[in-house]
Amino acid sequence: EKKKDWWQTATFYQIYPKSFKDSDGDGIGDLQGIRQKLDYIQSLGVSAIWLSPIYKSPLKDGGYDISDFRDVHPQFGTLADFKELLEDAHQRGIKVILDFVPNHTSDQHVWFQLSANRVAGYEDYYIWADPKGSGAVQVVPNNWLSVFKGSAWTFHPVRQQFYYHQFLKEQPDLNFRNDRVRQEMKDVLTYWLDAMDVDGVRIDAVPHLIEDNDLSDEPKSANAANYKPTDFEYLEHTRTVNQNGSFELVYEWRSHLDEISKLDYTFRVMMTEAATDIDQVIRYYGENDTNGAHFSFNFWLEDLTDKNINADKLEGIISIWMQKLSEHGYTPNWVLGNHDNHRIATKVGVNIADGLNMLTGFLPGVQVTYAGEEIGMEDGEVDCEHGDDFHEDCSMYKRMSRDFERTPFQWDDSTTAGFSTNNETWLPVSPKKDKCNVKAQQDSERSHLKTYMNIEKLRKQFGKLSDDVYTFKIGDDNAVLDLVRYVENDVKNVGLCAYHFLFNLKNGYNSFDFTDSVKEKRYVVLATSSNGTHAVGDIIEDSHLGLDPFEAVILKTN
Ligand code: TEU
Repeated sequence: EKKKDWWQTATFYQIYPKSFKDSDGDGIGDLQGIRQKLDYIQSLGVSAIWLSPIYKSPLKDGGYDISDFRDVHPQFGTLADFKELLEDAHQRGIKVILDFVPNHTSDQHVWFQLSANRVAGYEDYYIWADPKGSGAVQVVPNNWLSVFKGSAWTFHPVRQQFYYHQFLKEQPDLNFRNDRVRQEMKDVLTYWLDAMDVDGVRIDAVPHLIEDNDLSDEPKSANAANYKPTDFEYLEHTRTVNQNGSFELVYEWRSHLDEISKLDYTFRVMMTEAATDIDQVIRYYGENDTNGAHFSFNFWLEDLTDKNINADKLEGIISIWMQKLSEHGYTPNWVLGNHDNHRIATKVGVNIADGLNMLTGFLPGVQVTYAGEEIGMEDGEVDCEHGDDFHEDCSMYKRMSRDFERTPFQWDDSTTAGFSTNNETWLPVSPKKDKCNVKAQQDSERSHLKTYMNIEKLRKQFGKLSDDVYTFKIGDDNAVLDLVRYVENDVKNVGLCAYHFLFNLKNGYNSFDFTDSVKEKRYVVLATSSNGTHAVGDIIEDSHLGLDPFEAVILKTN
C-alpha cells in the first residue's frame, strides 16, 4: 500500500473565530485569542486548524461576505496577529487552513462599487441582467432562488440592472466567466498560500460558483404540486448548482495550489464544501486524471438526530462512503458538525456524542471536528433580540439562524465561560457552561474531552491499519454497530490482530457473543466517558460482552 500523506489520517479542527476566545475584552473572539489557546489545541492532538473567515467584512453573513480578501477584520486583529498565530502554530506542528470564499464578495467590496458604476474593466465582474419586459415594475430576470431567502436577484438603482446573489443580497456573486475575475481569485490564493505561507484552504460553497449561461427558469420540483402557487420556494436548483464550470474551477485551483507547493516543497491541502449528492461531491475530488480537492466534505453524519440514529443508518452511511471513495482511490472524511448546523450533541443527545467522536476517530480517513464537539458542547440559547444571524426577521430566526451553534466556547464555569473579560459577549454564553466546560473536563478522570484526547492518540495507530472497514450489526435488534479494522499485514489472518469499534445504539442494555475464536485476548483501548462500565485497560475474558445504553468501546484483539 502507498505511504500516506499527513492529511489522509489527520484531524482538522474547525474554529469559528468570533466564538473561540476573546483576547482584548470586546466580547468577540479574535486571532490572539486563538493564539493563547494553542496549548489547548495542541493537547487535543489534532493536526490542523481551519479558521472560518477572518477577513475584512461588514459581517452580514458572519464574515462570509468579504470586502477585502487580503486583509484581516480589525475585530479579529491585524495581519501581524495572523502571522504570529501562524508562526506559533507551525512551531507546534499544527497546520493552519483558511477559508477561501470565491463565489461572492460583499456588496461593500470595491469591485462591486466599480462594477455597479460600469467602470471600464469592471463591468462584468458580477452577474448583471436586465429586468424582464419593459413595464414600470422591475421584474426579475428569472425564477432563480437564493439559498437563504427569496429571489436570487436584486435590482441595483445605479446600474439599473439586477445582480445575482446565491446567498444574501449583500453577497453578489462574482462572474467566473470573466478571465479577469478568475485571475483575481487565483491571485488571492497565491497571496495566502505562497506569500503568507498558510497550509491550505477550505473552499466555500463550490457548487454555486458558476450558473447556467442563458438564465433559463428553474423547473418546479417533483413535489411542488403540494405547495401553494405563490410558494415560489419549491423550485429545483439545477441551473445554479454543480454546473461543469464549477468543477473546472476547483480543478484549476488545485493545480494552482500544487504549483505553489512545488515551489517550496511544502504540501498544501485543499478541501471543498459542497453540500450536494454523493456523486457530485466525489466529482469535486477530481475526474479521470484531473485532481480536485484532496477531500470534499461528507456531510451525511450531520443529518443524524435522536430520531433517526441507529446501527442500520450508521452502517449504511459508512458502507456507501467507503465503497464509493475506494472505487476512485480517494480519501474519505467524516464531519459531525460545523458553524451552519445545530450542534451534533443537541441533535443526537449528549450521551451519544462521545460514541460519534469515537466513530469518526476510528474510521479510515480524515476526521473533522467543529470546536466544542470534543467537550460534548450543545447549542446555546439565543433569542432574536440578541441574535446576529438572520435576526432582522424574527419569524425566520428560529428556523434559519445559525447563532445557536456559534455561541461562545465554554472554557470554564465563570460568568463568560472564560471566553471574555467582558460580560457583554457578542452572543450570550450558554448556561450549560456550568456543567460542560474544558476546565471541568480536564480535571475529571473521565470526560468527553478525555475520551476525545484518547481517540486522537489512538488515531496515530489507526492510521497504520488497513483502510478496509468490516461492518456488522450484532446484539438484540441488531442495535450494536461493530466495525472492524485489521492490522495491515494481518488482513489475511482475519481475527488475529484487529480493532473493534462497538457502539450500542439502543437505549437499553445490550449483550452479545463474539462469534470468532474465544482464544483471542481482547482488551479495551477506549470507552465512552459517561455511559457504561468499561474502562481503558479492561481485559475481556469471555466471548461475551455487555454494553450499556449508548455505550461505545474500542477493543483490541491479538
Ligand atoms: O455555506 C454554503 C451553503 O451552501 C449553505 O447553504 C449552507 O448549507 C447553509 O448555510 C446551511 O444553513 C457556506 C458557509 O459555510 C456559510 O456559513 C455561508 O453562509 C455560505 O457559504 C455563504 O458564504
